[in-house]
Amino acid sequence: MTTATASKSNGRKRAPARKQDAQATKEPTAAIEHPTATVLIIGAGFAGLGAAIRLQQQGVRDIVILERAEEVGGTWRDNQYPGAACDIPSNLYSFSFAQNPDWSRSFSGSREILAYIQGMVKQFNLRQYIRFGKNVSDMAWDDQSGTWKATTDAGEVFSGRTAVMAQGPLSNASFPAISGLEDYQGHKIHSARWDHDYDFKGKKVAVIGTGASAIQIIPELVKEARHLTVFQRTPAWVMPRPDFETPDWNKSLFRKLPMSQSALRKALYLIHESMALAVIWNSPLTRLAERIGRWHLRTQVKDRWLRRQLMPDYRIGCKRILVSNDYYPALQQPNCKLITWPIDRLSAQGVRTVEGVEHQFDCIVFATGFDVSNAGTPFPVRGLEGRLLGETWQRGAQAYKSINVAGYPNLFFTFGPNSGPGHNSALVYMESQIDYIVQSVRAIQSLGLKALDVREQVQADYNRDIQQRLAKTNWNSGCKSWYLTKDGFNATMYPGFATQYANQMKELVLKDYRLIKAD
Ligand code: N01
Repeated sequence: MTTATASKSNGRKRAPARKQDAQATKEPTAAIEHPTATVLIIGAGFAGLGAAIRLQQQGVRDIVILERAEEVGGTWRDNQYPGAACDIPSNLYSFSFAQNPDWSRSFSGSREILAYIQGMVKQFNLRQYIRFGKNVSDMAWDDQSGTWKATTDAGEVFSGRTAVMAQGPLSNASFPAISGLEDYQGHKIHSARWDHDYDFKGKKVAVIGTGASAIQIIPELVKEARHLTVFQRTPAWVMPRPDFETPDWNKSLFRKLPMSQSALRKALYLIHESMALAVIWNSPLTRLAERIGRWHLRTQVKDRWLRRQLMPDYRIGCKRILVSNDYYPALQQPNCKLITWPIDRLSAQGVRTVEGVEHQFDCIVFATGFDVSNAGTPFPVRGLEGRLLGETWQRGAQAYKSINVAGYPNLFFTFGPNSGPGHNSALVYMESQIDYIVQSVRAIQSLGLKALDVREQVQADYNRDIQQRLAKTNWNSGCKSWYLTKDGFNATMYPGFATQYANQMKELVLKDYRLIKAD
């Protein structure tokens, strides 16, 4: 999280944002050292909590979860903007080991997802593991003791024989690099740090960005604001959203017969798997998906000029595909205007576009995404011989099976490099990462290991294959997106079916690792 955006979230106080590296290296003279846990988890979002549940189920209970905020929920705690919802059906965007028969809609809103996460914490009694308000500012492997040491910005030191990085890939809200950002005197809101106290009624409001967050915010803001101006840099492919309320009979069926919900989950999984053929690779199904996208635009937007402005000129799937039934209608409301002139700069009053027009606003909403460009961690991570992960990943993040990095023993990433799905639920991928972590922790315990460290060559071979496969995907077909670094390196997405990903995570192959016995 950037310091600029850390102050407010849903009216709750948040832990202070990370400090600079200099702080991270301060002398731990007055440090409070906590006892060493078996597993140290960073982040109490879906991944961290899911890992704790599965570890607990396997008898590993010596767990500490460090959470920088005062509440669980990660991205679903932070993203509470109006209209925030998941664009994957809830029956699939939930854990298979914690199904919820009571989802109110096919695509639930963020509050309901947050309530689901809080419900899991209660159901599995996870609060005992969580230390709130612990903002990690440095992580270091201590080879002598064979432990990871996480230092918080308050100087506390938590250690673990193993560590799980579950801080989330989209936790650093990003204000765009537009000149004059600091000159603007009106109100600024980032989509991921919503200001619930701001009253939009009667106000002239701008939204910068037309990505996944923006297209959910715009239909809600247009109902409130006196005038809404949307600044689009690149139009997105927008598909219809099959969203409907769950009837009561359906909920009681799921409650009485959990197998029926598992069957629906499986069906949804397979439908999404088939979408890989359109989204990931350029195939006849890609053409079909583009036709559906064009049809959706044509049926919802009658004005030819507006249609031209909204028509993407890149292959579908290259950037994230959006789903919405109310975004195009919102843009056509009398109090809404789409601007496609590039932004030149922000002025004290508003936004100046390159043709020299100044647009004045009471408030600018930045739906401009997250800082994932360096694919690093939000704090320094030091491995064997003090090597820094930021330097190891200087030319793009790489890991073995997205989960381990050579030279960083006993460290496990969730949502690590090249684990991103473009077509299926992120939680499906996450479940297989979690099970891999549980296997690894159990192996470290049962084999009496000090360190489990992936072999460099194994990691290099894995990544050569991943990058060769990525070169043939739609993500690498020429558009710009947050999936790619500014040099065009894709350290984000997994170039295959979710089933392929899950299969490779099924077994911990010990010969792929250096195994160092405890003394
Ligand atoms: O961010 P984005 P997001 N000048 O990076 C524009 C997840 N998510 O918050 O496309 C002008 O997608 C930028 O323009 P361009 C999901 O994984 C999930 O919307 O780069 N415009 C783009 O339009 C998603 O992919 C849900 O040309 C600028 C927008 O800002 C991820 O979060 C809901 C600009 C940023 O779009 C990020 O989505 C919401 C500039 N200088 C989010 N800089 C679900 O439903 C950026 N933009 C699960």
